Amino acid sequence: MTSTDTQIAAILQRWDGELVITHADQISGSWFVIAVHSTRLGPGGGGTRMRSYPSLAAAIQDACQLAQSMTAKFAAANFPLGGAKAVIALPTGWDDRDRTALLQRFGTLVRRLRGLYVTGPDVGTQAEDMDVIATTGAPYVFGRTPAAGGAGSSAPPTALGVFCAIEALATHLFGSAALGGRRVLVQGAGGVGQELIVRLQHAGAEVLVSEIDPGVTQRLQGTGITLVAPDQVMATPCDIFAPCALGGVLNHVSIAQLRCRGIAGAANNQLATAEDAERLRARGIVYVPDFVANSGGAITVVAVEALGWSPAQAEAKVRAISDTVRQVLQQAERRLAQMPTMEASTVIATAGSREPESQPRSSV
Ligand code: PPY
Repeated sequence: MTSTDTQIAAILQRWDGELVITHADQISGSWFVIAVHSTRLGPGGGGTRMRSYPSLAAAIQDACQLAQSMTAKFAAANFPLGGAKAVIALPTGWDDRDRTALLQRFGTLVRRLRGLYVTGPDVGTQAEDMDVIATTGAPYVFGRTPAAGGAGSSAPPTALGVFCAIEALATHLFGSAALGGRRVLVQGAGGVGQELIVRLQHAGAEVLVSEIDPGVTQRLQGTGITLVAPDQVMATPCDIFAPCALGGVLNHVSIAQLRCRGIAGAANNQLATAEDAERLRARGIVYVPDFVANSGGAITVVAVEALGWSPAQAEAKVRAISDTVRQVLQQAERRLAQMPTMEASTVIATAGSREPESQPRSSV
C-alpha cells in the first residue's frame, strides 16, 4: 500500500460509522465524499461542506468526523434522523462560475442514494446552493430558500441556539442567565458568528471578536465590538469563549492557554481529540458540547421541512437547547460524578435515541 492508502485505511478502520461513498467528479477534478455514520434512528442527515482540502484523506477524515457529530446532534434533539455529512473537495484553482453544474452533479449522486443520505447547508454552502442541489437531488435536500419551499438560511436559528446555550452556561457558571457586562469572545464572524454578535450585544454583553477575513473585520469596526488578533484568541481573558469558525480549535496546546470560564459556540467538532474534553474539565473550564450548542439550524430545517412543524414550534425547540445544556452540565457536575460534559451529553443523547420525537411526514 502507498502511504495515502495507509492513511485512508487508518481513517476508515478507526471510524465507527456505516459507510463512506467517494466519487471522483471528472469534469471538475473535485471529490464528492458522503460519510453515513448512522441510520439507526432514520436517514443519515447532514450538510454539504464545500472547500478545498490538502488531500483526499483529509476530506474523508473531515466528512467522517462531522457525520459522527450529526448522529449525536439528532439523537440529542430526539429527532428521527441518523448522522451523515458530505464534502465537496474542490480542486486547486477552482472557478466558482462552474458552481451550478457542480452542485447539480452532486445532487444527482444524492438522489441515486434514494434517501440513505439527506443533505443540507454547511460551511461553504447556503440556502441558494440547496435550491440548486434540489434541482437534481430532490426530495433529499433540506435548507432551501423560502422561495423554493424551504426553511431558509440555517444561520439565524443556529445563532439563536448558541445564544440560548450561552445563557444556560452563564446560569451554570454565575447563577444568572443575564449577560450584561459579561465578556464573550466570538471566534469567527461568518453567517452564524455575525448573528450571534448582535444577539450578545442586545443582551448587554461585552463582545470581543476575532476574524481572519480583513473585509469582515473592516465592516465590524465601529459596531461596538473589540477586535482580537487571531493569534491572541486563546490567551485573551473572557467569561465565555464561543468558537464559531472551523473545528479542532480546542487542542492540548490551546487548552493550556485558555483564560475563560466556559465554552459554547457554533463550530462543529471543536475538540481536536476526545481527550481534550478531559483536558478542559481538568482545567475547570465548562464545555458545552458543540453538537448541542449548534443544533438550532439542523433542528429548524428538519422540523419545518420534514416534520411539518410551524416556525414558532421550531423556534421553541431551538430555545429548549438551554434546557438540554442545563441538563448536561448538571449531570456532568452532580449525577455523573464529574464526568466530562461531552460524555454526559452522549449519555443524554443515547437515552433520547430510544424514542424519536415524531415520525417524518414526507421525504425522510
Ligand atoms: C449541521 O447542523 O451541522 C448540519 O449539517 C445541518 C443539517 C441538518 C440536516 C440536514 C442537513 C444539514
